[in-house]
Amino acid sequence: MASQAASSANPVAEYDAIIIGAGISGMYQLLSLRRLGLSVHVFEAGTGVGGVWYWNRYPGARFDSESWSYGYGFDKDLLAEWEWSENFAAQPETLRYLNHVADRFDLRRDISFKSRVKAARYDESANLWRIELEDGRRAAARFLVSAVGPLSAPVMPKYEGMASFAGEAYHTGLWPHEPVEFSGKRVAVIGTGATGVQLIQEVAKSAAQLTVFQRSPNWCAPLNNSPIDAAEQQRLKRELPDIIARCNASFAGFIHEADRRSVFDVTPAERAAVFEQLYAAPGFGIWLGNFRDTLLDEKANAELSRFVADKIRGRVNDPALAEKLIPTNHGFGTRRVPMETGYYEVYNQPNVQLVDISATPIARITPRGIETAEREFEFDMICYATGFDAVLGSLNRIDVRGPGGRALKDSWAAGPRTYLGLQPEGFPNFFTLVGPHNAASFCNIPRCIEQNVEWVRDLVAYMQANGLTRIEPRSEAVEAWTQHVLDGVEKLLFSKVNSWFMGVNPNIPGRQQRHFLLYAGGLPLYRKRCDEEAASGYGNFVLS
Ligand code: NA7
Repeated sequence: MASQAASSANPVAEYDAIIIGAGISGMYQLLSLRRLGLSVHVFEAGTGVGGVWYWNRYPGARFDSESWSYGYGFDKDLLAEWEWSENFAAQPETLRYLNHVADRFDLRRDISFKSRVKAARYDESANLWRIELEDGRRAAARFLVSAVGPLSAPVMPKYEGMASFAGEAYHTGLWPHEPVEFSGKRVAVIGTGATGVQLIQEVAKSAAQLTVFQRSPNWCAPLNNSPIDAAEQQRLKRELPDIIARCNASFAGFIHEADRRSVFDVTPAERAAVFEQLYAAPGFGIWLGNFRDTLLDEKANAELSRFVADKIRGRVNDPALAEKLIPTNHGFGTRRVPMETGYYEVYNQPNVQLVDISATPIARITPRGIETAEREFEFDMICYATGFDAVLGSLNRIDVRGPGGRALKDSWAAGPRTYLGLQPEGFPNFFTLVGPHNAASFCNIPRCIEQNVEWVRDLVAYMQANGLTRIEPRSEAVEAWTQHVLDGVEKLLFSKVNSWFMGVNPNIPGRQQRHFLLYAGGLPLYRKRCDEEAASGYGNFVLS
């Protein structure tokens, strides 16, 4: 049971564990620690559960992972009872699913909504984490688990005059709960990442005019979504436990696994046939299920990039416009691949235009619209699809302080330092689900979240069983893990390209240098390392 320490007007609720965030990881961590008998409480900034699926409610938001591979796998009955309507479900359905999970396991009784954590301080003498919410409420716990999500700190560009715009303005990651009407309006979308690409396809359906402001094109590929009929539902119900097990054993938690062959092991005709088949198949196969060297070798990658470029040329009527939509500064798959359904054809519509802001940069936002180096455009609405302060942002927005008042943000100034991406160096009893340098950050996320959550649960159970109350990783282990993570990305083409994977964000001061934030060793190796750590009695940690 939670207890109320301090008898002042501002009492401090005490728990065994506090979790920050009620998204996919926070919800399951709550359940798993509760099942150990701990008093657990979740503080969530939103008014409901769902995390990324709660906030990203912009029209067009949907899975790029196969729906059925994305749900929780830890409970067979839950797996069997939920039916996804489409192979790649839209956001409202995912949010319904997560609400269903919250109801099914009675999670809400241990979640405080509208509760944004402002600060978390480790109190050395009491061996407690003391947290403070934005509204001044306080709480304390032995264990602090961050479940804030890797893509949950939206970032706005910094254009002069943004506040002066007289129309509607939205960031996709903070989309309103009320319906937003595009019909009959002149709409601008800034940003062409995975989010912008999804939104653009929806806006184009009804806006009087859609103007896309593109700084850099991305390589997009067809999602090839479809509804799931009754026969398919039955097959999925039978096979899902095996499918989940297969995903858990795959490199990134998906049903897609790289083809062991090189692009150059086959004839040009065979290669083209494989590319065609993957382009026509559902999901990330063309990215993650392609010849193994397409993400490792520039020449192999160039073959695939050429193939996709020709597809774009075949889908966009205006040849000059098609060239603007084809990336020239990076190869296919070296940044996150946005998935689409008719994205390129949108640019054939008379109500859609593209403004290449690498050629004519945005100068300022005006009360009437957007002024580029060339002219002013008038709008009723501006949508910012400009991305997130990825992986680090939501952690850095909390003032996390370890022993001696040392700030997490400062300790990571030259890049994250963690052990297994689950515990930052020098922050006892603090765990980062889907944190930096954690395999879950490059993954079909729930597959890796389950691994993260269960590992933390087992560690806490071990500590309980052995009368231990404090844990932190050894410096040598942190050093070795950080090096292992950074070495691991070197061989991948990701490492040669600016992206949020590589920690680059032109909108954030000091984030222009590449510093890999994810883990590229794959889920099986990551799981093995975590399992070995547990089996060794957590030898790379100092436990007391
Ligand atoms: P991304 O992938 O970071 O994309 C952001 C987009 O916004 C990208 O096209 C950027 O262009 C563009 N951008 C960012 N800042 C500006 C400014 N100041 N001016 C013009 N354009 C700008 O974010 P998403 O939300 O699309 O996707 C994030 C992840 O969420 C995605 O990978 C999925 O995993 C889900 P740039 O490329 O920097 O030239």
